[in-house]
Amino acid sequence: MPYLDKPHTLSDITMPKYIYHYFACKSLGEGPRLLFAYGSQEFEDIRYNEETWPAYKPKTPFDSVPVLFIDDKQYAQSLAISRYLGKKYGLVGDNDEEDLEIDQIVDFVNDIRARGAIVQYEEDEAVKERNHKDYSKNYYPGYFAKLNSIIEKNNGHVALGKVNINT
Ligand SMILES: N[C@@H](CCC(=O)N[C@@H](CS)C(=O)NCC(=O)O)C(=O)O
Repeated sequence: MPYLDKPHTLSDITMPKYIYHYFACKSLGEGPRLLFAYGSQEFEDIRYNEETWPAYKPKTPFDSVPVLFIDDKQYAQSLAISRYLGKKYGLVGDNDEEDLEIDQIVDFVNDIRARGAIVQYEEDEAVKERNHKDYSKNYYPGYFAKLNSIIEKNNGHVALGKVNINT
């Protein structure tokens, strides 16, 4: 039956059901949890540990979490999920250029995170130590000086002078 022919009321409009899968830690998966909280959106928060993760891993789109189920369909990638939720809760720009201004910071912050991750996941202690010293001297000060000056120009935020998906 075509939608307009069907008798309907507000109670016919059902909200999607969100189930969010990540580890029991913050890391890459915390952004979407914060966005759900910002949007006052209820969601089921499934948290894996070393024992429960291997059984779910092959069922994910890219062998990784976070994964967001919207009703019965699953979606992955932390930044894609954050952008999706950001759009829903009014935390993206008003036009393509404003989105670009936000996204350049999303990617810059991800560059900083990726460099930290190289150290975090290095198993050779000597290499880990060497990289940490190198990055602390040659990379982090420059990254954070740039980020700080951007924040100063943006009223305490990282883009557009207001809260956005990066804050
Ligand atoms: N680009 C992906 C990376 C996802 C990723 O690396 N997730 C890690 C946790 S932070 C993971 O699932 N690790 C478990 C594994 O690889 O077995 C994203 O941003 O979502």
